Amino acid sequence: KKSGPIAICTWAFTNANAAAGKALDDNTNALDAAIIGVAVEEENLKNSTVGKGGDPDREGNVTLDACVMDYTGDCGAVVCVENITNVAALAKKVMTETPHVMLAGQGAEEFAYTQGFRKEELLTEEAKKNWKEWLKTSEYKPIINIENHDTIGMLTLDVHGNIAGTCTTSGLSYKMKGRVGDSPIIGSGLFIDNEIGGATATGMGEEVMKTVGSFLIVELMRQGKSPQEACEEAVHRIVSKNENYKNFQIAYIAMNKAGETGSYCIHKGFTYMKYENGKNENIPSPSYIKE
Ligand code: SD4
Repeated sequence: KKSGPIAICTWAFTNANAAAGKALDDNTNALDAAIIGVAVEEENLKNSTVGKGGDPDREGNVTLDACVMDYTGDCGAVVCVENITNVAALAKKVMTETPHVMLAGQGAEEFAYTQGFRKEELLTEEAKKNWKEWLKTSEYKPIINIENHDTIGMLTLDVHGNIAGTCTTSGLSYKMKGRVGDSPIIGSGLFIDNEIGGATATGMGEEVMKTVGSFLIVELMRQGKSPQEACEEAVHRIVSKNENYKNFQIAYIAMNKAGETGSYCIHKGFTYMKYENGKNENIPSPSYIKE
């Protein structure tokens, strides 16, 4: 069967997923629909781990990471960028307007201005207040499903049956200056192979990178696993290699060419959104730790 357009994304980002789903229904291509979707969260000041309003690093700098991957296999990424809100759109510009896949820091920011992006203050008063409060103890301890729960990874399947995706984040709150997580790393935070499907990640990026999680999931689907089975295996890979797994969250979502989706995480509490045929649902994910 030929699937209709589908959008899925990490966490309960209802509006972002609906925006992507509606764009797909209007015949927008998979990648542009995903970028339209995640822009909702990049611009949402209340979301403290994506875009504007994101928590800063421990020195007070808001630095964003994002990547995109298209159905053609082409991709783009920006890491540790300051003063630009829509970094997923910027990652697409790296893909389409440069000979490179990834631009970092100041180079990425300067490139953004040449592409017409606006300079914006990303640190909100609220985020600044929380950071000042954090400085009192300076204890770096991500809280499962709370402190780090807002990275948006999105996978889209358009009317032509093509799959694309994007992942965008401000990374872990109060990270070290210069720290980059999995989200903008092709293969870790996101991977697409239009013959097979796609996967994206949220949670403790260091652990996703060590196992190249999203690439792993797509390869497992290539070997015949369902999106659900592939996400489970990728989480098992992390849990089996790291005794500390109870202290962090990892969550994956995946979709194959047939439009089947799946998700798995370490700790209960992760959910994802799925838009199909005008219906936008929040789906609770099964978890490795059941209670
Ligand atoms: C990171 N994976 O930078 C991101 C954080 C995240 O929800 O997913 N937060 O490691």
